[in-house]
Amino acid sequence: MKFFSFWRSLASFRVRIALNLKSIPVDVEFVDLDADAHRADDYRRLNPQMALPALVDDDGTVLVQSLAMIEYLDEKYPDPPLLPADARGRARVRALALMVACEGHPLLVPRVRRYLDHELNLRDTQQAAWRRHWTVETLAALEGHLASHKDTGKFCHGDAPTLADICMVGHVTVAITQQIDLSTWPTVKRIFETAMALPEFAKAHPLVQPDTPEAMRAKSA
Ligand SMILES: N[C@@H](CCC(=O)N[C@@H](CS)C(=O)NCC(=O)O)C(=O)O
Repeated sequence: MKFFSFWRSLASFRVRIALNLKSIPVDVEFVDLDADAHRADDYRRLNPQMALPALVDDDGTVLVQSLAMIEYLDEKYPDPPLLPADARGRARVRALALMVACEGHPLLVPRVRRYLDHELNLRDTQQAAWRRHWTVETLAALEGHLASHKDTGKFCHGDAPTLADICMVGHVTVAITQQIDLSTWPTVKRIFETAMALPEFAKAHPLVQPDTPEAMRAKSA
């Protein structure tokens, strides 16, 4: 399999975790978002949406959209499962994942930030306020759903990581980058710390990838 990834991409972070949890080897091709490599013809042919990540399976099947990719991997390599066995559990895990992937993350991606900057001419402080607002909204939504739910365990759903944790850790990583104090959302904080203590999550972190710029890598130490 060939995996098209960028160190800072949260959607790539999600798929890296899933690949690690399932021990699936991939050849990684780095696509530099900062150099607009995702808009170049080569990558655009692969994913006309010009977004990362993308995954090309051995038979040539091209997969885009991190959640679709992770569910594909989960069906093809069921061990360990990333979705619960019961329909109600799957609906809950997908809902938690979508709070991040469909509600929070899309408001923070480069193309949106570029629009705020270049088209709406928002000042840096306004752009930072935008990012902070939507990051906090999603943290609050997650905490509200996780804090007193009977199915919340060591992880978002029970005692093993699922798609919900995979999505949540990326969002919390963004919050940390924005120096947001996580103590307001103790359940989210606890689950984030539990998940990131697993090597499969830690190795997928944006700041430890082969294409992470040296200056950023130093900050992660
Ligand atoms: N919903 C998509 C998000 C894809 C996405 O927006 N990826 C970002 C990086 S995390 C990207 O490539 N953005 C390019 C841009 O905004 O121009 C997924 O989960 O795969």
